[in-house]
Amino acid sequence: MTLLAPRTASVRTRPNPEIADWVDDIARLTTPDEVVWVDGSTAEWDRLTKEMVAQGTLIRLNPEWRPNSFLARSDPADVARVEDRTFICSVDPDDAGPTNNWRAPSIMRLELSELFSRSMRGRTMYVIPFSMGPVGGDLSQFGVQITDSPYVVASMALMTRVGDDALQAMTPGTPWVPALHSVGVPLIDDNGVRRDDTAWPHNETKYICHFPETREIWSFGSGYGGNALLGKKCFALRIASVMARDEGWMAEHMLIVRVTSPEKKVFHLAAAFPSACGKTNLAMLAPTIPGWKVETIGDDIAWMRPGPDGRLRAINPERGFFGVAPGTGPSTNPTATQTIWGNTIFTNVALRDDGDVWWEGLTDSPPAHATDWEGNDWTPASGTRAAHPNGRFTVTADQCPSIADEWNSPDGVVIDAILFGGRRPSTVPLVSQARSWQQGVFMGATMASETTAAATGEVGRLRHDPFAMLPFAGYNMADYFAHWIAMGELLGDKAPQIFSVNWFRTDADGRFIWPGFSENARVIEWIVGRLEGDLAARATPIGGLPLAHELNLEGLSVGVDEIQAIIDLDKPAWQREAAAIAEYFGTFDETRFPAELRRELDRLTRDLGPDVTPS
Ligand code: OXD
Ligand code: MN
Repeated sequence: MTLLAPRTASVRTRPNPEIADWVDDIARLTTPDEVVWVDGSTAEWDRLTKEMVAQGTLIRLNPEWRPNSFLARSDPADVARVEDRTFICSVDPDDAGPTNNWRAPSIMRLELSELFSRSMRGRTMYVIPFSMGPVGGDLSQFGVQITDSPYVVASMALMTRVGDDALQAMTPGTPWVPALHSVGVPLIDDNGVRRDDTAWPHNETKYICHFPETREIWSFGSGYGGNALLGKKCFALRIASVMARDEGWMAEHMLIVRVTSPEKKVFHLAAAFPSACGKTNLAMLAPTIPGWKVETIGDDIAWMRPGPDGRLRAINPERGFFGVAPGTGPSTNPTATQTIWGNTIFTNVALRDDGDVWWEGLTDSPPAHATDWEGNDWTPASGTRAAHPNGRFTVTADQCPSIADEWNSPDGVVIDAILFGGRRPSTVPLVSQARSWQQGVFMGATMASETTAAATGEVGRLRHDPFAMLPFAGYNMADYFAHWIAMGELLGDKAPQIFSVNWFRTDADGRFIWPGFSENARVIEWIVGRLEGDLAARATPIGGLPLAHELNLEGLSVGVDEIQAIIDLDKPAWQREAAAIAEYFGTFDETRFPAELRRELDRLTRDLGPDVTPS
């Protein structure tokens, strides 16, 4: 057994002693057969993918259709983020707050140490040095993930900047986040007997744990992306939100786009939506309205910090997209469809008989026969879904035809507007503009959305999802609200404008009223009109609403009455909403909850007037 001896010849850099010691400690704890330092090279990708194909973890797709691309089928019990197994292990339970699961760090550490003890027997332990954001950038951060899953290694290589550059930049004293992962299935048992591996090893016991004080991540038992690619939700949101609070910046569940108007003026928007609510589609929007251009900077996470000029600058800390496949097709997101032409890992989608992938929404008519995400024969008559609703594609951002040149800029881009959206069949209008930063924070704090398949549990249930961060804030949500208020004070009159959007209003028959997708460019046009001061807004208790004739509806087949209904204030619905918000605010600790948000609620309630709905 060669512990600590890097096998990959191209690793030139010796890890700094802190990293080497941590890797050494973890190797002693988990006792793998060997330790491999990951360099992110093509040779490494080729070797790993070949090994995974031989092992049955990956199926190589027909290279004529999808070169250098693979399909993984997870175990049906490991298909999504496990929010009920996700823990914030702060010393004081109040620092995790009412929206997080909490465990005492010392007790959790003991339990995890037992689970991780010898958990990698018979396996290779991979060490992945990585950077979130361009290596060495002012807004970037480093991490080192240890994992025993080659699927995770290949996915991390697509999603983050891995390898020697990152390792070299992590000189002694440079902060880095240790992120430990194991699927929790040793290949040698306690009697020393070796067993065969499975295509998708995972453990019934799952723990996704974050230690905010020591900025560490321990993830056990799952191979699914959001639980196992630790640079993403665990680091870039849960741990980074804590760093951001402490250091005066923001780590947000937001896409970033660069918008160019017909007058060639450039604007950058950041937008928060809960999981699987169309963030990737908006990030890659191909506008239907003439003269407008939208370019992609990020589709899931934004790190934002005031720049030297006092304006908020943002980077996308990721290097790739881990997008929801079902529903992605040439009519809904032609750009994503082109992005995944090759060099892509697909997970839990269907396999066509010609060796390409398929999922609901990829083509108008389904293939006559396919193999579904569980490996069963499938035909359109099967009455089941061919792809899991949370089936995914993993691909690097530089393959995206709409990627902006600035996506890789270490200095990021200046954010002109922030959008908050959710999946709301009623109440929340198509678009409204906050009159102030405080009202914008109120909009973010009171976001609610129907649950989706991105996490295990019930789908379609309306739940509060403040700032789309409910499963991702690494500390007390009331403190997180207060941090947003404080950031507004810091930014002052340089703060971006804030808007609320909702593409998901339905009519009495449950049909979407707004066409969505590419037509959302019309809402962006209105937002830019407001930023430029070219368009008016009706001041209402819920913010500035568009005048129907100032919304560009040319060529849309939606009736004027229907549009009017989704851009108006629905007063009785908002009176009920305000009452529900009061109840929701009551779930937070009074002493931590920002007074500004209570004042916003009082003002909303007062301005809406008395509830005259007959009971
Ligand atoms: C994601 C999520 O995978 O939000 O991006 O769940
Ligand atoms: Mn997300």
